[in-house]
Amino acid sequence: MTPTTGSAPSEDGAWWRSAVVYQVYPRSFADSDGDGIGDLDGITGRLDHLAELGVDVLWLSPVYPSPQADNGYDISDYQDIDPLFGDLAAFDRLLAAVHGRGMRLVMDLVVNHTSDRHPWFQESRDPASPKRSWYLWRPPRGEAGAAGAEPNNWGSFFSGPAWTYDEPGGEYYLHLFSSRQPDLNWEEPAVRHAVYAMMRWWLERGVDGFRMDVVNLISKDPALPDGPLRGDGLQGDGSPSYVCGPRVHDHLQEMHREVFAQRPDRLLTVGEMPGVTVEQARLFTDPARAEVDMVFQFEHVSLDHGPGGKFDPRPLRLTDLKASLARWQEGLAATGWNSLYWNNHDQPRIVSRFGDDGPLHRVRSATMLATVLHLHRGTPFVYQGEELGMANAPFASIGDFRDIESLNHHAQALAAGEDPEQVLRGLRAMGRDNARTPMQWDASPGAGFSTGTPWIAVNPDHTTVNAAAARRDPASVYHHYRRLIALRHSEPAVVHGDFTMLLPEDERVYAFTRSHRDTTLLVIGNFTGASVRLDLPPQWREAERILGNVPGTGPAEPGTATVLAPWEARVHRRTEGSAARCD
Ligand code: TEU
Repeated sequence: MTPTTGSAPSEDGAWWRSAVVYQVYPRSFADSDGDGIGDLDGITGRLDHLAELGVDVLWLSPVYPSPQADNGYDISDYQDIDPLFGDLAAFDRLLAAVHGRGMRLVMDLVVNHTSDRHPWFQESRDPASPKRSWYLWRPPRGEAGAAGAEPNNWGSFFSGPAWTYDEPGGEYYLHLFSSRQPDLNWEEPAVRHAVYAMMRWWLERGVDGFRMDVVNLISKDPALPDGPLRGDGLQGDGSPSYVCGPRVHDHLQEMHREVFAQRPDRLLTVGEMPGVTVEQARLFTDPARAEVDMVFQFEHVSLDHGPGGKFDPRPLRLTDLKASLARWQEGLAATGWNSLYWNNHDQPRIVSRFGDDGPLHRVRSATMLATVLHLHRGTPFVYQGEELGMANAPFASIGDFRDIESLNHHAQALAAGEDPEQVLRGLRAMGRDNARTPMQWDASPGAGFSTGTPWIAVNPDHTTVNAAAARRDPASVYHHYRRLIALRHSEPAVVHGDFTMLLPEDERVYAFTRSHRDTTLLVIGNFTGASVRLDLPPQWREAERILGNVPGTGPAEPGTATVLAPWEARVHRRTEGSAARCD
């Protein structure tokens, strides 16, 4: 299919090309029983918020039974619901309510690793068990348990070595994330078939697809060789052996055959893929290869990582952002498809990160960022609270943080003698808990999230930044998101148009066009808090403005000034004359 020829979105079953996905992080969305932790009935009770926003798909972060070492990304039973969140009956109620509103529901699939409490792992700890081969066990190098005796030098994503010694069998097991998240051995066919059976079980229950956690890490080079030393000098970087490892495409193609190929309905599959390149992404998302529909890539959310890594941030250079996103737009133009996101449960809030969360510019910068992102070619993902312009949290001390990644990093950095204030600054700017503070429904003390004590503190700015206030204010971030989503659903050029980056060298203004048949859209975003003079080409000076974020200028008002207000965003539309249309 040539997307620019503009077939209707449903023509090839790829309905998700014109869809917008909304991510719910259940722990922090809505608490129906007052225990301070969000739950499934809470989500069901708030579905009108999603329906009114206009989103098409709800992606649910993990709700399976879990010791919650990594807030549910450590699963101890793939076919049930954690009592924290409810039960299967509550899940079925949520699913029916989602479908009843014409939306779809996508589950989180976390199968690179399980919890260390999963029965598979517990059995696997016995070297004589048939499940021994389900995980990656290796003997020590030298004296077991001694420093440096790990089978290789890899560091984990959450600080410290990627190996933990297990007494009963006298061997180490691999965990790319925490020691509570042992990696499954995807070389073992029984593992793969158990995963496929579990996926079919959820599809039979009625779910509409999966977001696949770190799915490009499932295939490891069986030799598990040492990696080059990482910046901290403590461990090696194993990523060359497991990022898009040797059999990852085979595994995803097999999964597609075993789980999706025979189904009459067209589902959504999204592969979360740290470290994926655009060239690899084209292979993963080429419809002819039948792997996944789209991938989450990390390049654009790594551009502000400094020499010391993500907790050593540096200011974003707009030209870097443009170069990166333009490369992804071009790379997946003819084959494959992009996912578009600023935020998820692992990223700091975008208005604090690339915008300005102060009272003067919060709404304007949040709406500018949203406009630029949603007008790219691809499927946008909105993370809960992003549509309100929710900001990073004012964490006062390490005691305010909950995330295992932040707590481990803090412990390791302090043990290494780093300045505690400097470490806290890094966590405040980049920590994942910024995304995990409770959803701000209203101005009440629990923000309408919970009547109990929330598991993580509510951001004090909820007295002004909340859904109830946003709904009342037509100029709010919320109403801007509604307009953007409606535009995607009504304007084919947003879905199908090709993409041309303009002004690639400009450090202040982000500008591009999208063209489809006789329609061209011009999208402009001022990434600064100052006014910027812009010389629009003559054909655009009188063009219709179909969306904007500056009060007082109606969306359809022709004739534009060429001075952009601070953080202003505009979308203009031009249509060729009737002669061109009759071609
Ligand atoms: O995240 C994988 C991932 O690579 C990151 O976003 C990660 O959180 C970050 O880079 C660490 O610096 C997924 C999930 O989204 C995340 O919540 C889980 O913790 C992780 O996998 C393990 O399941």
